Amino acid sequence: MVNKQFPPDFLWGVSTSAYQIEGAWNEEGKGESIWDRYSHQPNHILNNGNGDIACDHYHSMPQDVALLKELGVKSYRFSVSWSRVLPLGFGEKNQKGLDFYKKLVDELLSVNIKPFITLYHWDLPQALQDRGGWVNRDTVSHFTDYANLIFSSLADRVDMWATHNEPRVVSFIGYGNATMAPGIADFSKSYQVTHHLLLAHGSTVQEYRKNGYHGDIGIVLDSEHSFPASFHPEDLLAWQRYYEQDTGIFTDALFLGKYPDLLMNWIGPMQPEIKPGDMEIIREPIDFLGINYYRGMEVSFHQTGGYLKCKTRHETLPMWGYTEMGWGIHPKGLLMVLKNLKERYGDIPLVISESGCATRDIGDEAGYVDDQERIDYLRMHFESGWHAIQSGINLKGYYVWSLMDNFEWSQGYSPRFGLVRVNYDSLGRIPKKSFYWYQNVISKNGF
Ligand code: IFM
Repeated sequence: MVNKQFPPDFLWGVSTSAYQIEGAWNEEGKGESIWDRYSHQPNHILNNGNGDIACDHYHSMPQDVALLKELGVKSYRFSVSWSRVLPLGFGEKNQKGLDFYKKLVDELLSVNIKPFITLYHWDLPQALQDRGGWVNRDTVSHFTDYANLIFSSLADRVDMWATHNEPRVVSFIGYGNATMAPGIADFSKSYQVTHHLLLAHGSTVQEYRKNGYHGDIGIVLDSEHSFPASFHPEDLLAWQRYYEQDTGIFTDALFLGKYPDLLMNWIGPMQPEIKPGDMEIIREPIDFLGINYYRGMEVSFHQTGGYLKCKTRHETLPMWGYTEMGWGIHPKGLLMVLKNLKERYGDIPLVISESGCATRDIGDEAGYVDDQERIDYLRMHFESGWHAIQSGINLKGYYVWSLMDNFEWSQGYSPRFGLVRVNYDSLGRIPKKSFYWYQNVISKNGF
């Protein structure tokens, strides 16, 4: 029996990203990306892992599409590797790289799966990084040109696009605390990077419209459910700074055309340089907002909590616990995040573009994993999605992170987020229990 039925056109899906699954890092004309460079340097990644081979999706793509078909998803979200199609990030294109994505799209359409393409999931071409990366305003026009190339190759058959995935991670981790590529530890650059990422987003949306494409285009942000540790004014303000940096800096810019005052006043001289007309470009209307949701976070004031003077603590309830990443499981937080977005910015179409968990995932002799914890996690979060729809929130779809175990950035191959287990020696794929559970949810359009 189905208790929680979803709307008939609800987009059940799974997500991946290029660097995390493709491998073939230097094959068939692909250029070096910042993640190739960063992961090839010692001690950046747990066990010195890298994405050179990853899940070898570049070579196993048809089998992976067959898995998607078996799972029954309505849509598949993946990203294009910029340096695979434009090895230097601009200039001469790599036809073989483009052909790979054309073939992937054809395979998906042949089994009735709607492609949802993310243009940028963190893997900037290294040649652009050598010119300053996202600190350099020229990267904005290079990104727009790259997007145009992809649109001209695929937009006749793909009608769902995200410009960026989680720009916060690029700005504040890649350029702020250096634990992700390009590995720069300088928060004074983070705000200019944020501005350029958003500008690249806005100008790409404008190009998409100008060229007469009729699909949906948006952006994917990661949003935690954060809340103040107490009603003490210092905690409330610390939380507000944290929230504005985590989410508000992006959403206020996208929907209100301004950066949040409290945060801007706090960071003072680190404020980005904004040229006349920039905020109008950033505010170009989008068709949907993608939200990646994973965890709950309590925020308090702390004198030594970095320049934001915030201390964070992963928040969960005793019966929910923590994932293998140490993240606090907080399903109700998802509902709160969606409600908050609606209250602040109105009735924007929303998509959960990622949600999932890393679990212990020990396989039996045949490699089969009984990942009941993942099923519990997904069920509780789907339930929040269902409640959101009941309360009038315009939630269009839910993409589980991830189709298969993959390269989890600085943590290498240790965390396993997949519905499908990947044996990194043989590169074999074995669907886990959660795969079959999700298959059932999709086939019944509810649970
Ligand atoms: O693996 C990442 C993904 O690349 C972006 N969102 C969060 C996932 C889990 O950490």
